[in-house]
Amino acid sequence: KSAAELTAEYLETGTLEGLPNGHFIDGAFSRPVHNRSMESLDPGSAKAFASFTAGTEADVDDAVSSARKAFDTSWRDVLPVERARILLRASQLILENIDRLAIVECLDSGKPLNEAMGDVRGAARTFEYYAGACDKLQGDSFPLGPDYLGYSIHEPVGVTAHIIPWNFPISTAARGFAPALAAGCAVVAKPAEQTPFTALMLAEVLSQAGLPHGLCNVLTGTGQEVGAPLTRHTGVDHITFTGSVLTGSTVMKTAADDITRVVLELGGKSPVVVMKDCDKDKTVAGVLGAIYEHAGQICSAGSRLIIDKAIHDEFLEKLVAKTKALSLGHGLRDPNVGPVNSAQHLDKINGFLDRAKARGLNIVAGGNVTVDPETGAGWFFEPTIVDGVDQADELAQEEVFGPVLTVQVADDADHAVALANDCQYGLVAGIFTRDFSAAHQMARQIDAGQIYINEYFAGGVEVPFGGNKKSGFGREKGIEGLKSYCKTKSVAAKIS
Ligand code: TXE
Repeated sequence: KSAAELTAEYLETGTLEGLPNGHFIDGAFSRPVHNRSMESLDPGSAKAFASFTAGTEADVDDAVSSARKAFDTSWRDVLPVERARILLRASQLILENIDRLAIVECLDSGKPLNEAMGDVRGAARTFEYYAGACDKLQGDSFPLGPDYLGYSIHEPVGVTAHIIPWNFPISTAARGFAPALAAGCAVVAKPAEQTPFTALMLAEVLSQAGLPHGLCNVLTGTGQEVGAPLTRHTGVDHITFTGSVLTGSTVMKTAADDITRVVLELGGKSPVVVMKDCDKDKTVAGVLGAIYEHAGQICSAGSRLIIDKAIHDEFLEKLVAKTKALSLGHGLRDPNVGPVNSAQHLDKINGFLDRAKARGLNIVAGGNVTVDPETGAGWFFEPTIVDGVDQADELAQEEVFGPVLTVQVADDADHAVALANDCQYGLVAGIFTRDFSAAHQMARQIDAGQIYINEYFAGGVEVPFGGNKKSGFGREKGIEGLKSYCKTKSVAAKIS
């Protein structure tokens, strides 16, 4: 069915036919050991639209042993080019199913349909990219002299666990599954309980693409009942966790018990530095995208505008006018800004603004909870700008994870860098200027895992992504992301 037909079906029935039912274990949808379910809510209407399985530790055991068996028996010795063909077919199947995947993503996460379409296209691209890398995982040779032969090979780490958050369900699943499978690992994943469906659909697509049974397993349920047992399971060799700092820290402690490898992609409070010589109109558009895409619920959202004092008034006037003109609405209607993911999350965002109001901060746009103007329902927060925020204020330091931008003034480039770095996080940073050498000097000085110059969110799956400081460690995407799922074995032989 097309996106239009699926939208009509949803608007008529309040649900969609054929949503995945059960966990995906050993190549098929399976019943849980204990038959319990949870509801998935549509953030744009605040109504339940489907139910899904609430798993338990017993299901985790099933999935991990299925992955282990598949890893030991069928996958690690498959020719790399055959792995590549399966991943490439998966990429094509994702694109063939783009309408359905995007509509489900839109309903589960709340994001505008065109953003969900972009995420699905990105997922397909991720599989295409790592398909191309399967047969290029080369090792090194070492110069040990004429009497020895030294070389290294990259072996798969084994069974990999993937804990996925609710803001980018299909993208985060794809950027974990594709490199793990390309490296020869077997996957067990747990999507967030708010957004369970597209990871399940991705596992089904992989199976249709010819992935042997047991190599991609997806379990649904809560962090406590499924996520925690998965991360402490002794059959898991590697954990990729994307989520909050608090849970990431718990996962890291658990991983330490069994010396399990871990990659942590945590929160951010990313600065967007705007210098006086920037192209003003393009920069306004860039800043809007940086903070309002997916209603600011992006770990790499540009949530701190650090602006050259010479252009503060003129720039802010334009930015506020554009912010106030943004349309809000249900994701299926493709507004500029969709809802936030849950009632609890809306409360969290509103708490930051309530406290900001109590401290007398200067809110120059938005600042309030609202609803879908067409239906009067849903969990929405107005696109918000708070000017003149003190560097020590919680609004400049803590991750709000909503459509809330703070504004601070910098005297010059050095001051801008100092403000940018004075933060516990270090995920990404944006720089807007026409002075390229200044931009690259700042790129060197800012402590972040990724720097965007003159286009926020520039780059794709080719570019390694991950954080410094409390934003975590390890990198996903790129060849570095692939190497996370490999362990290097070196061989040294006396040959004379
Ligand atoms: O995160 P959690 P939440 C930030 C953002 C947000 C805050 C809280 O600021 O407001 O975190 O969000 C699973 N063992 N980010 O509560 O708890 C959980 O089921 C193993 C930034 O949703 O970290 C889900 O699948 N897993 C972020 C995933 O962890 C556990 C994206 C994330 O949930 C677990 C999301 C446990 N003990 C939130 N407890 C980003 N980096 O993009 C929970 N989970």
